[in-house]
Amino acid sequence: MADTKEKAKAKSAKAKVQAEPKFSKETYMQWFESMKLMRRFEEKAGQLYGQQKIKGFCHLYIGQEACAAGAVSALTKDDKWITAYRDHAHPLALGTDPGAVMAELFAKATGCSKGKGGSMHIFDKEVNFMGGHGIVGAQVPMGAGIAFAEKYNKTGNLCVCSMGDGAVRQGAFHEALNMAMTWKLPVIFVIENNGYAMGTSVQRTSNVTDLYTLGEAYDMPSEPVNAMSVEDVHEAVARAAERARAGEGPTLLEFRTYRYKGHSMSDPAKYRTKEELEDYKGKDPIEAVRATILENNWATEEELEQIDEQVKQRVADAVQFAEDSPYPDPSELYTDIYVESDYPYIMD
Ligand SMILES: Cc1ncc(C[n+]2csc(CCOP(=O)(O)OP(=O)(O)O)c2C)c(N)n1
Ligand SMILES: [Mg+2]
Repeated sequence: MADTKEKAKAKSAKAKVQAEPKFSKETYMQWFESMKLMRRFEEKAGQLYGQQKIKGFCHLYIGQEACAAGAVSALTKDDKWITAYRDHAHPLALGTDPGAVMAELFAKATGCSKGKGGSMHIFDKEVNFMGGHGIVGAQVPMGAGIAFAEKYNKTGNLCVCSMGDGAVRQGAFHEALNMAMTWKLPVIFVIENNGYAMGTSVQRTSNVTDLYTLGEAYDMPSEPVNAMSVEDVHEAVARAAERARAGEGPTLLEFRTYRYKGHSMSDPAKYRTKEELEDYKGKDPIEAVRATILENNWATEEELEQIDEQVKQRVADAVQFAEDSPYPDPSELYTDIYVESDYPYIMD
């Protein structure tokens, strides 16, 4: 125990402490718990993948937690969300039951996509999370479409459309930005730039490596954000939201972040150095929030430890729920899918 405490103190000392905290104790405590849940969930998912309880594709969010936590805290519960296949954490941050996400990873009938979507296709209408999309960049025009619906229906809500750095090289990204700006859609395009698209670094994909500048081609307000800082993420999203709700249209935010694990479970991540990884771990967003909480005496080491234990228990309960749940019945194979009845190869 003493050893663990010493280690925690050393880590906290390294993390950046906010001299004057910009947000309330409640906000920091919420960020701490929310980001811990994302990380513990993903750590467990990684372990279970190794045990072949989870199969198929699986992309972990470890290291990127501030992107989801800071954006969620800046918005309202009626706003909409869409992202790519690295999608376990956003719904958790929005309040989806971890059991429903874990069961989906197990391909069980109680999963949030009835066990038929898997890791890349998490959906939860209850919290306005519109997936979970496996085709790189496909969610970008869809995000613009969701924002179009919000504007058309005069709801006052907006859509956060997240993507990876790899998606910005797709034509659909540029077409969506152009339409969104032309129609002043209430959408916040978020590039979660973790430096790599699978094993390809941003520098190898284009001459343009400051990704936020791509928005400038459409006169879209665009800015880079230090996304290892949950405070910076929150503030940038709050600014973009204000603009969107005032009818001023979209914003492009480049969240500069990092994934600690490989692209997917089958990636040993040999294309980057140990030093690069360690450098980012030294700026860990959870440790930074933890250090700010301790510095301001908002909670003790022991109380934060207790929150972590409760989070671990929630994840353990989620795993138990997934284990105990049945697989979908084979009769479910043709439900919840689009069918063209005159398609020549359709089976009776
Ligand atoms: C249209 C398309 N091309 C290629 C792929 C294969 N693919 C899957 S993930 C990926 C990399 C995307 O990286 P990035 O957008 O940076 O997201 P990250 O994995 O870093 O979150 C590629 C090329 C795909 N899924 N869809
Ligand atoms: Mg990437």
